[in-house]
Amino acid sequence: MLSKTVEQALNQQVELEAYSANLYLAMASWADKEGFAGASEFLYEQYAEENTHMIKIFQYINDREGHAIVAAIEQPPADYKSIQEIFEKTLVHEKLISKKINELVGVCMKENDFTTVNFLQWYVNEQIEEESTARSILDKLNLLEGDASKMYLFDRDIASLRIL
Ligand code: OFO
Repeated sequence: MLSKTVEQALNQQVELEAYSANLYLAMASWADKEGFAGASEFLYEQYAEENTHMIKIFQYINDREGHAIVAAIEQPPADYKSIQEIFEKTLVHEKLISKKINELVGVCMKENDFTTVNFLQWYVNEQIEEESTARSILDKLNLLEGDASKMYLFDRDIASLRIL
């Protein structure tokens, strides 16, 4: 059974994962509208992956006799200046998620809930990969310096990449 403190902290993470999903959905929509077919496909996939992150914690809360809550989600930004800005924001966001996951593990340790610490290990590892992929996409974009023909190739190639 979860302590109230752990239950509350897990529900906060559910809300964050749902926000992550909506953030990538908003980015996918912008990329789609601007004609970046590959980037939008990649971001739609990200949206789906974040939903799986959310539901996994959601169901874990109920499995451990807690109560998973569907929270109101803050609206993510709809407009972006460029694909570059999208991936800059992605990296900043994933760093924030890593910090939140680490804080959540800290709460569980304090509460002596090693079952949940163990459950969260998957998220700890996942964040290493997520930050690293966002960083490598951003590095590639920085090399292109806005060159239109290279951007076309970038957009074609990114569709086959998966962050998660
Ligand atoms: Fe992007 O890993 Fe969940 O939030």
